[in-house]
Amino acid sequence: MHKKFEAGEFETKWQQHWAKKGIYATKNSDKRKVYVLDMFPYPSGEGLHVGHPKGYIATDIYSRFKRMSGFEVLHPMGWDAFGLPAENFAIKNKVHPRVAVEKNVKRFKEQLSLMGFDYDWDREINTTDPGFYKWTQWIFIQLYKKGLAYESFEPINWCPGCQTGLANEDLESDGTCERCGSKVEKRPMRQWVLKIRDYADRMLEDLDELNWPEHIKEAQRNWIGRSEGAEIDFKLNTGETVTVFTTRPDTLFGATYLVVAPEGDLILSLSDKINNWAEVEAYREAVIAKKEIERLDDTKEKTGVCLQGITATNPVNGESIPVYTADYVLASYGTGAIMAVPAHDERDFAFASKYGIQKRTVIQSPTEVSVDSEAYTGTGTLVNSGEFNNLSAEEAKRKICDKVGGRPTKTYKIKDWVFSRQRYWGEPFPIVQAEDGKTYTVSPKQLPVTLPEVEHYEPAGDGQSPLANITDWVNVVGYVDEEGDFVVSDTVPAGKVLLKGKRETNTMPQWAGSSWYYLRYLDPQNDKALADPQIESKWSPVDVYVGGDHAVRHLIYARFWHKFLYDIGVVSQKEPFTRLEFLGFILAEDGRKMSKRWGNVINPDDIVKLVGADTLRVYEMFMGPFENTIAWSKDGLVGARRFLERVNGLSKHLIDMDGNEISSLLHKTIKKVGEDIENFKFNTAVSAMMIFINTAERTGLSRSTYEAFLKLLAPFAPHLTEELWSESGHEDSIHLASFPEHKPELAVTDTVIIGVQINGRLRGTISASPKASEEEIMSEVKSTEVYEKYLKLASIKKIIYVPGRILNLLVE
Ligand code: ANZ
Repeated sequence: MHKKFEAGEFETKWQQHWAKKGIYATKNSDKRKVYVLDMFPYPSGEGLHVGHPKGYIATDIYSRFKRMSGFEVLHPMGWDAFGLPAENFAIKNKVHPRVAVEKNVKRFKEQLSLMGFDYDWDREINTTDPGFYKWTQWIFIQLYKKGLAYESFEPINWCPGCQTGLANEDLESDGTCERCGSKVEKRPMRQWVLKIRDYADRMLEDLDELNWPEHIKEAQRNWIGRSEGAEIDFKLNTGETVTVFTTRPDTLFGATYLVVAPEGDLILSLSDKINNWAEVEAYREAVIAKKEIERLDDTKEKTGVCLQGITATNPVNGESIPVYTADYVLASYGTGAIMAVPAHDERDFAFASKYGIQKRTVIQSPTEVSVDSEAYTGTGTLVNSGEFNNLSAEEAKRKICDKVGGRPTKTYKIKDWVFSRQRYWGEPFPIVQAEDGKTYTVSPKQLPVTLPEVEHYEPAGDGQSPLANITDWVNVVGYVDEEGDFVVSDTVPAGKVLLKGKRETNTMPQWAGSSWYYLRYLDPQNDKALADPQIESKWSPVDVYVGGDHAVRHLIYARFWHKFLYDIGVVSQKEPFTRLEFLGFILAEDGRKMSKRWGNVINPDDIVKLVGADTLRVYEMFMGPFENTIAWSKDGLVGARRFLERVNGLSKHLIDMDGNEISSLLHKTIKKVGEDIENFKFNTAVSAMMIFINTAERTGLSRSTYEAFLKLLAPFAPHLTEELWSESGHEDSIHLASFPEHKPELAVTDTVIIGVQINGRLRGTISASPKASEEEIMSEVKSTEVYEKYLKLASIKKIIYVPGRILNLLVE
């Protein structure tokens, strides 16, 4: 029975009550712990739209469920507020970034509070607080002291729009800046770089142990891009040696030319021996002007120039082969030179075809005979390879490598992390360059090095950070202490020399604070350590981490810092996030991304005002599988509201004793809802509760069954269930009650197989209760392959549903 309600009448009341009683504060109890974490937001000026809370609703449900299941729960929230988004917003709106951040945080917090989330706000953190970034600086000092932070003068990505250097991870796949879309240039600049490559192997190997979506692990594997192969030396006729990196030493007999990268140093060292140097130099310059991304584009025609007067000797058969320079070989990968095997590598094949270079088949495919029209890139048996004929490619790799004195090596696509930005709104580096020509870390006792106030925080445009102009701040005097750190001080202890110095004026990238923030929630007020070791070892690692972005960047950087902190004994676990749940976004009703630009943004405040936070929460979880991207629908919202109105009227159906049907259904529902929450299958949990209420309205239910049902729903609709729980005579919060346990003998499910037809053709089946309603069945269908394959992009014109038998969808 529907019973309308005004959410406004009780939602705020309960939120205030929970806050007053502190029921969500994490305590230091002996219970089993669970650490549930959201990717913390940038407090942008636009506030939250209804897509943002989806992940927060999920962690809220999960953490409430765990609390009710007897766990001590840590579920904190904070702000990732340094970096370009906050700074660009501030510049555009002519306010200081700090003021803008404060205002935006307040707004975000208000919006989140409306949703009734169970965050422990006493643990709130903000990456721009000096008390927080003190520890970001401290970590940097440790990295520096372990030789993992260094200054580099290599050309880096420079964004002319944002006026700053960027890391590779900050670029779109077409080489533009992911923030402003400008074409990124290469500029030689002094930069701070972190040796993330040193951790590449461990980051790769430990991925296997993580309970993360496979596509995210794969994205990380590709980003790290480890290749195992060998370095092999080729002697030149001019006396020099060229070392190539190859993953296929087994194809050495088929190497019919060498290529050296046009932009590398090797070719320069040969300049006076190359007879056509003028031509080569012109080519070199043309290539340097090209973007790396264009050079790697396999669909583009390959270009190159033969180095006249230079030949190389193939070490395995003594053959003399030509040497080229070509744009498809990059100086930054491997050794910057390759042995080219046209018969077995596609790029070499295209190049050799264009320049009329010999192709020699040396690997026989097990199934097909190699033809002249394309390269055979697979493995097989060796041919045309002298004493190695008939060996398998795998075996030959090692043997040929040994024979020519090759050295097994690994190379990586991941580059060291360019860690400095020429912008204002970031953590200052705790670094002083002193007049003795040395670089010092600031004494940890003097942390934080606070960001000074400036009049103009816009980028200077000359490649320097705005901090460079604040001479008061930049110029320091002090001395070097026993630890080798720089102590800023006007007075000098006996035996020490007064030194002048300049502070580093670059700032850290926005990814710095987010690389370790989850540790600070454990012990947010500690001013002696980043986190107390005992507290850290109790709460680490994060058990469930939820977010919808950053497959590589944040999740790579945080794993790197965490492993480093593990090595220096600051954390007890080698990985930060055991389980990761990746969410699908919510699109606008028109199927586009929600954006001011399209005028299709839906504001959660408005929805809460209209139908209440509980309805919004239930709706977003019922939309479809959590990981799917789905468009917003008003009808869906109405459906969720109707369901809650029926819950509100459920007490009208109370009877003295349960019948068999409802009592067995209760236990099935308890089992299903618990398992579904554990597995982030919130949509099917909601549909199970809808099935329950259908039956309960028909058969009636006892008070204890009614209350058990309220508890199942409590994580999803915390306000309404609290209201009904209190009406039912309870003084304590429902959120501190125990989640019901099911009796296995009663929870045996009676499902039937229902055929799913699309335009009359059977496309799949689903198993569901024969009593499931059309709404519930449609929700089930959304988690199937049939949906992915046939329905996702189609529009459903008519639904014909015969309960327990068949579902026929007419689509266009
Ligand atoms: C000979 C060969 C024969 C190769 C064959 C492949 C197939 P991944 O797997 O991506 O690491 N290579 C090496 N250094 C390069 C550079 N600086 N620029 C462009 N290409 C480079 O690729 C490794 C392979 O890419 C290497 O193995 C090399 O070509 C090429 F049938 O050597 B191979």
